[in-house]
Amino acid sequence: MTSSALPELPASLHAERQGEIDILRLNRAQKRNALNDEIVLGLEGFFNKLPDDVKAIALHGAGDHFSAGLDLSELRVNSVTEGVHHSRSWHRVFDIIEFGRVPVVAVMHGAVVGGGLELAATAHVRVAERSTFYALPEGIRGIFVGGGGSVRVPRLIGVSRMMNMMLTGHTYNSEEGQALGLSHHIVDNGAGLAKGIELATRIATNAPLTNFAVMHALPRIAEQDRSSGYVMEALMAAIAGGDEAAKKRVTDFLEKRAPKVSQS
Ligand code: 1HE
Repeated sequence: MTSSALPELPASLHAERQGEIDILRLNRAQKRNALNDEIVLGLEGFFNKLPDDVKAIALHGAGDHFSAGLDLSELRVNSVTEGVHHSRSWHRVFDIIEFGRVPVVAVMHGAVVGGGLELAATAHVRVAERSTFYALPEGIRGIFVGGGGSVRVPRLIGVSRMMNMMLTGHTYNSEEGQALGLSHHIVDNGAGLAKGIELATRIATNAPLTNFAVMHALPRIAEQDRSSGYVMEALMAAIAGGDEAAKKRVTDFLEKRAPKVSQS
């Protein structure tokens, strides 16, 4: 149980409560929201201490870019051993985001590169403003992805496209990213945060067990063999359907108190 006060954050992160959601901002515009240890550990503290009454997060970046990726000034000081542990610390934190308690909507604009794309890939829903572009400049920097990118990005766009991005420096613009699945929603410049808040607010109204099933069961089922997947799906469906929240929602529909499905 966590109290409803927001956790203390470093200056490079800013959070603001709006109803049942938190709006979390990467707040280091002067460095294009490059991700240093302060931000990454700040994200860990934020997600670990999320108050129980926060039901979804909208994550965005200050300034002209979502994130320029790893703060390269930190890379310079790493030995090989420190590099391994540094990468593992990103894995730990990014897993807390992807497999946490509440869904995250990432609102992207400008550069979504390197570790910035790795961070965006942890989110459950991604909104892109038209200014968004995606790159993996690790190739030209002589390094490799270290924030779970080789695990998450191929699940979005395939190994082959990621190879091309890393080997040739190829970038995708917002329209291409939308077609490939890097974003789910594309909006005009300046409209991203409002869209992200709208989506997070809607997600916050879902039954908590549905959100749990979608975040935790669905991706694992998709990675299982069929027969194990069917069993896990049956268990999850029965657990979610047996919850009071589901019963109430179905009764509300049958008694004409719930909205119908409508085209978005
Ligand atoms: C940085 C970083 C950074 C900006 N680390 N300081 N990421 C990259 O290889 C991307 C590097 N950044 C860029 O290519 C550009 O900065 C952008 C295309 C993102 C934005 O360009 P622009 O013209 O708006 O900004 P700028 O003038 O390049 O940068 C402003 C300041 O931010 C400047 O510092 P200043 O002290 O001269 O003002 C930049 O040095 C600084 N800055 N990006 C450190 N990334 C876990 S493994 C993940 C591996 C990776 O993420 S590799 C990819 C790293």
